[in-house]
Amino acid sequence: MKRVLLFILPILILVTLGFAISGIMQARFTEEKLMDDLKRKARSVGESLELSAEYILLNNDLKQANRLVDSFQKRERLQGCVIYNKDGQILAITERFSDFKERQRPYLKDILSSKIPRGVLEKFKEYSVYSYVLPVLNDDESLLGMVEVIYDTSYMFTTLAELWRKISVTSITLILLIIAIALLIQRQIFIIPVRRLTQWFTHFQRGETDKLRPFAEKGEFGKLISEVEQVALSIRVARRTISDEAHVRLQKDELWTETKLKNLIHAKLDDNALFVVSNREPYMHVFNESTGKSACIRPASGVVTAIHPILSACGGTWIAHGSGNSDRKFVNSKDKLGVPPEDNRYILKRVWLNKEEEQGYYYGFSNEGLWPLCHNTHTRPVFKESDWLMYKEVNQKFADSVLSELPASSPFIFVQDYHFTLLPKMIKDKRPDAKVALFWHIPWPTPEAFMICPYQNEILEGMLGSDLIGFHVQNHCNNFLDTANRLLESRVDTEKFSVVRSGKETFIRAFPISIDAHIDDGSFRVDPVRQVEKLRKELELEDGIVIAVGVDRIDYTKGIVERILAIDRFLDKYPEYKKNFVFVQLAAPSRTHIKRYHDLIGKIDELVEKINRKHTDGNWKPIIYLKKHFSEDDIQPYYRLGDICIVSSLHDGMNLVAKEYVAEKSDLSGALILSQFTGAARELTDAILINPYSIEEFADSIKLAIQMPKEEKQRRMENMRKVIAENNIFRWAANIITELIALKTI
Ligand code: ADQ
Repeated sequence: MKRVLLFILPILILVTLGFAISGIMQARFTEEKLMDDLKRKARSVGESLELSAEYILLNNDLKQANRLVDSFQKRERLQGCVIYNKDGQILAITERFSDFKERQRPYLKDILSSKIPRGVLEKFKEYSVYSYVLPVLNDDESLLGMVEVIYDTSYMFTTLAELWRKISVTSITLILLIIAIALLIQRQIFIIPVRRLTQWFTHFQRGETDKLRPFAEKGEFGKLISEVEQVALSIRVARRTISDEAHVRLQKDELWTETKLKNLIHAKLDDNALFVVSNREPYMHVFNESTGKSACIRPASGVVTAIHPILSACGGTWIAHGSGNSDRKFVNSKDKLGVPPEDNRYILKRVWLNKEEEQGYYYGFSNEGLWPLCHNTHTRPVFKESDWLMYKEVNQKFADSVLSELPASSPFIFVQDYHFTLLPKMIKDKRPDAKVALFWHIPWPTPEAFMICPYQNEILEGMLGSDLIGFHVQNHCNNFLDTANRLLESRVDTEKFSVVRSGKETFIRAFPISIDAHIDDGSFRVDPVRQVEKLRKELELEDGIVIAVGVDRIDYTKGIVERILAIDRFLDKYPEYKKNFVFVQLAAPSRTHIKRYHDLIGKIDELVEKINRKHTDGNWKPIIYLKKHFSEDDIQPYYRLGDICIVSSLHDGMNLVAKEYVAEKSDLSGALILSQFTGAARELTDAILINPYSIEEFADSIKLAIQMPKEEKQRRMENMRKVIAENNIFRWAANIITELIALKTI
């Protein structure tokens, strides 16, 4: 209330003063006008009486004089008339003014002597009157007497009082109106937002993050709220990190753990903030029409699988495309939110793209151009100038978004994948102090293959803005160095594994990506035995039947078609496995707006149906095709269920499904059939390696996996688990950060 008073008091004072001054002026003006009117009236009435008075005075006609003064008695308001002789004595006077006779009025003498008319304001009884005295002269200018007209002026005061009353009522009404409006405004612009902010903080304090709704305030208050939100978000994320700190120090683990990585990052990065940029966001909000609610899902993406545990451990900011149809509802005023939703560990900043941007940059240039260019699948890349221009624009948009977040002290920016080849240079141009690493999640082709890209130079230059570029395997590094050597004016240092261009050195290193394996730490996110049994029942799988699983995004690089053809061949070649073998394929549709992907989905549907029709026997069918997106927790039981996991990519940077399967096999059962064209095949040498193009060999490898002795399987699984346990995602991140910090760039 005090604040409102402070706000409206000056206004009220000004309004009151304004009204008082204008009131006084208006009253003065009215008073003068009324007085003038009165004087004019008195003068003209006096002058109109002059002739009659002359006649009366010449003839000393008292009768006529009394008639004249009596005529004033009947007039409205208080009016009167007096006729004087030349000695100033009253000859006749209007009855109501008869007391006037007694009054001493010395100025009458002056009029008699000067013969000049005069008007005077006088007091009569309780009235104020105006009298106008006019000398009556003969033709020879000699004085005959005087005539006086008297007017009551009190009506003037009544008029003025009425005027003041009106002014007062108007000003009081206005003041009340101002107070009411001020209270209303203060409620709208201050009380309500503050109340909401307080409520927001209450939820925040209680950790009820699901109840935190974004603010939509504008103006200065909006800015304040927005800043408060950012601080709150940072506190929330920092809280998580700090609360785990104590736990970290107690652990003496030889393996790389998230806690160890966190220690390393805190030690190496000091206060330098960590930023990750990727196209795919780790959490997307998707509106479910059947439930009428928005669900928060983890997209099926190798990049997300790999990077999420790192930021969960260390905190930081992840900047990505907000692609969920309900994403905008869950961000604060700076397009940020804390994730995971139930346990905020880092900040996700969503960048919005319109349909044209998404089409040109993501579907067009990235996925119809660069993706097939880098994968050896004999799929022709499509490069359109319009897509390239959009790709550049979107890279700039992300660069601006990143730059707006960077703190003053040298930040660490970790850019993901082929969607952002231009980003490193864009960032470095503006912030040379920032350390930029780019990780390339897909293969890098030979220079001959890369050369067909019309924008090869700009892409290479953009990438070489990084201090460090990481690939999964050494072969991809070599291909990149060859490409830079052949296509760019640059110096490639084959000893240091770096490229020097325009005085800037970029180091090229292999960092085989991995997963948050949870191997040997005894932690299970779901009860494995119960979940597997439940799944068996749901899928109506009989005991003793051999189960193979495949888990993929639907992509032509993943060799899903080849896999189905191989199963068909396997059943043709080894019919004894009919009714004793089932293949379960989990398939998440992806990039469905691209015709090739859309067609592929149709092709797989048809093929599954055809093969199932061909081999079905009673209730048994060889392929269970589950075409949908699964949550992480939902996928795990399938891995545990699978006696075999089939990964048959035609070309794959790494392939995390292979590693996820091995990580889930804590009982050392199971066999992994793995394409030799995956990055994972370099590490998981105990898998049954196949060439997915050779359907015959593929079919035989399924038989080999089934028939492999238990001990052999266990030995192989144990070896593979050791590789993954040692080279988990935390080691991967630690290696990149250590390398980047240690780099001495020119
Ligand atoms: P992708 O080609 O997306 O990534 P991949 O390594 O095959 O990656 O991993 C896919 C991820 O999606 C896995 O975590 C898997 O569990 C999940 N997934 C698969 N099917 C799913 C489904 N139906 N529902 C839900 N989730 C599903 C790119 C490169 C890879 C590289 C990764 C990481 O193409 O070569 O390994 O990045 O660098």
